[in-house]
Amino acid sequence: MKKVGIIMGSDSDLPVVEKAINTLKEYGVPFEVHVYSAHRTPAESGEFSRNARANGFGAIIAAAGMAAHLAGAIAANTTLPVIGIPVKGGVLDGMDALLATVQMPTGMPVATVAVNGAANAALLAIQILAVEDAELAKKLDESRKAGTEKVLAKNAAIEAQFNR
Ligand code: RP5
Repeated sequence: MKKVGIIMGSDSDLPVVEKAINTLKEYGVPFEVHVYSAHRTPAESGEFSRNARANGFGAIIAAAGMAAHLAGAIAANTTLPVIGIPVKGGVLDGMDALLATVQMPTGMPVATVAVNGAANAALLAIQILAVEDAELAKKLDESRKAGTEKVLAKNAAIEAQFNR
């Protein structure tokens, strides 16, 4: 199976990124985690991105806050799918990171999830890998089904409480 690369701009992003790590573990998807900054370590970030396909990666998740150029800088150096997580923080509370991550020029797409949306970033990476992996697709289907059942049970409890 292809690996997912998880890159964060700073180790201070780890509390958010952990949700992506846990989701990938849940699905048994192999991954690597690195701290590479678009601004502080541009050479390392560029080298990782340029070699990612040859190194067995199928998708890259990039998390950064504030002037969040990391996902875009990675996308500029690879044609693998790049998923951006804008991280909440700073005086603009994540809006800065959201806009910096999502507003990419034509030709350099970054699939941007919600502010701090790390679990969805991992799920999207898994869905990308599942295009070519029937077993992974089956796990995704089962998880969706379990999610539906959970919500239906909650609905039944609320209905029993209020609709008499
Ligand atoms: C961004 O600046 C990082 O991704 C992090 O979210 C933010 C703050 O970084 P630190 O100053 O905590 O290293 O580049």
